[in-house]
Amino acid sequence: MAITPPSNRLWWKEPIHGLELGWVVIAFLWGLFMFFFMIAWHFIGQQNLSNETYRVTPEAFAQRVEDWAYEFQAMDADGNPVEEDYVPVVRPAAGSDVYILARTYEFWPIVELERGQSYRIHLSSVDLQHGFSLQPTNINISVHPGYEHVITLTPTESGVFGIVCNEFCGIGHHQMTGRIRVVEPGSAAGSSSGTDSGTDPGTDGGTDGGTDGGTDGGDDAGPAAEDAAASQG
Ligand SMILES: [Cu+2]
Repeated sequence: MAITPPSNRLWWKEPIHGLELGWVVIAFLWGLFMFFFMIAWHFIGQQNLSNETYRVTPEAFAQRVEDWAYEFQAMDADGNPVEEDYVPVVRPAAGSDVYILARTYEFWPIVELERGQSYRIHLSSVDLQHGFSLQPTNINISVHPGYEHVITLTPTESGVFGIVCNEFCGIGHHQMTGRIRVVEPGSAAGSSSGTDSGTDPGTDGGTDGGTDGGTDGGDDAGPAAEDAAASQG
């Protein structure tokens, strides 16, 4: 703040220097280019996928995920529920709606999808803002409490995909991981062998990625996740 007014009160009316004008024009055009390229990038760059968003209360979403997980809980040959690290494995019907809930500090439950089927993945948080980063694919979504994000996803390869939280959410953020399992068509229903194979590489992939905060998690992903890829549609 100046104590005395400027001697030339109409300083802003002085003619602009040619060089300055040149740079203003360059910066303006560059800004326009970046703005429109941001939209173009959505189509040609395979960046973030389109998704739908709905309002939902955390309580209602948690209840829906729980009911859904209970209905499609995977069972092994002996009729016992399949779990990995105390997290239930859920096998939804091919091509159906899938629910994943984010909360401090986990993604719940573990879902098992079939390769080649399109699923509608419903994502929400029940406490804080989290990030959903699917490794090693380029799928990143901010997950907010109160909003339900719906993504259409078609896995193109089988394997175990790690989910890491890439939105700092607290003391346990680096441990916040989850898993999406993709199995070959027809191998899902009631087969415990499909559940066991590839579990370990997937666990490593998810954990390593999470430690890095998801920024370069793809490079550190485990062997199973490394071969796998998912497409978005
Ligand atoms: Cu988090």
